Amino acid sequence: MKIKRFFAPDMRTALRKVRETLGSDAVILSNKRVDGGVELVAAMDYDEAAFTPEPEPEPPAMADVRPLRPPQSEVPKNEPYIGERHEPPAQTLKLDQLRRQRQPAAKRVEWSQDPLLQEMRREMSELRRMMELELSELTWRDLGERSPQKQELMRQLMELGLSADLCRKLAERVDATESPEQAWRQAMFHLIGELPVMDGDMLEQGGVIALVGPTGVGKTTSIAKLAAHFCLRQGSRSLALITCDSYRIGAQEQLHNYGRILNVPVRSAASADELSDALHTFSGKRLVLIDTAGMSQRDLQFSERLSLITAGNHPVTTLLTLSATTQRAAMNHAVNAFRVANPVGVVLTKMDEAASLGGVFSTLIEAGLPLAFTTDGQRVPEDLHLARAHTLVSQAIELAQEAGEVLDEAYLALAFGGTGEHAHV
Ligand SMILES: Nc1nc2c(ncn2[C@@H]2O[C@H](COP(=O)(O)OP(=O)(O)O)[C@@H](O)[C@H]2O)c(=O)[nH]1
Ligand SMILES: [Mg+2]
Repeated sequence: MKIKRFFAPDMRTALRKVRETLGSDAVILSNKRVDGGVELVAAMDYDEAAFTPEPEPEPPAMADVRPLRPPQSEVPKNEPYIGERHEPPAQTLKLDQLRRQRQPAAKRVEWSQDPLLQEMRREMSELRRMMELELSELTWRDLGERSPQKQELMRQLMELGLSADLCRKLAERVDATESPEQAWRQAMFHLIGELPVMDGDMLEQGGVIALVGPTGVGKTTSIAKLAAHFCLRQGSRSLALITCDSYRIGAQEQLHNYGRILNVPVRSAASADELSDALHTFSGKRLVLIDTAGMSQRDLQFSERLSLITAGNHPVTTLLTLSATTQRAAMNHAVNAFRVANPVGVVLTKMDEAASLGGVFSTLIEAGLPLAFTTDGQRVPEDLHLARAHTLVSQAIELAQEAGEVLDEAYLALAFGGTGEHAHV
């Protein structure tokens, strides 16, 4: 067994030195902070049996646990690195083993409040984080060596802003023998296939459609656009609007104004009962569009009730309105919060202000929510469009080209290695 001590200014560099000197089968025997950096003791050809203590009797209750110090008998006397004051081996980890063992979060451990244990805990989490970083880099570098073309494809896909999971999935479906251009085309073809989009114009079927979603995403403006779009095709007589935004007088006025311009009746409803009444009044209309407020707890409860209301024989259909400018985490949050309203699809607004569309695509693909309409400006109704997968993917590519963002290697490694949650937000 070969044992060596490594010193470096930080853990990451220390781990790299270990791998370069002893190889990826090296075992980390100990780590500790020292002046000016960290010190690792690592071994090659490590004989686990030599260090594995005999099975111990049941451990004492946590309160009885004394600060951990290895009993002198367990310290191999001849090994130069252990002869001095030395922290016990916090964890012995083979780099390769770690790579294989990227398993779900470990069981929660009840930690004693003992300062020494607390310090060990902190050091172990730091070590673990460093190991993860290191592993991500290894995995990414390994991909580059095994399949440079696939790595390049992954890089291009991540530059679209797609989640790392989706990038991986798309890259895996691409034929390895294709040229880079063909590989990219294949990946885009698969992305178009993955992007859920509604068939045709759902307004043509009529019914009762409510727009739900966070405040300010463009629900009221979209209702006006949808109403004008419908009027242009079927006239204004078979359409009615209802506003349930009872918080802001301005919001109600906004819809009443649009109603006047389009010559369409508008009712305000402050509760589910008033909404039922209004729907009853408009039961002869082919299409009723309902505007709602936001995503406070009260709005969500109202949205939940919306999905239970039926107008005649028709249930109220809800569309979730999302802004393409919203960060992915907030968008996921909205998608989850509005599940209570059972949305059948999405209206994606503010495409004209979006810097990237990959995050939205990833959210919609993960949620399995089809896009019904997109909007890309404030003009009513010109800036409303039926969602088409190939157009959306082309827009995403254009945006990425305009942004010309080149993702840095460390970031790509992190995202690809799975420790970064997604490529972009
Ligand atoms: N740039 C842009 N702005 C939009 C779009 N849709 C809505 N808006 C603007 O977003 C703001 C909020 O819209 P509003 O319909 O009141 O949002 P609501 O709170 O969800 O009803 C308004 O200033 C709209 O003009 C769009 O597609 N592009
Ligand atoms: Mg509104």
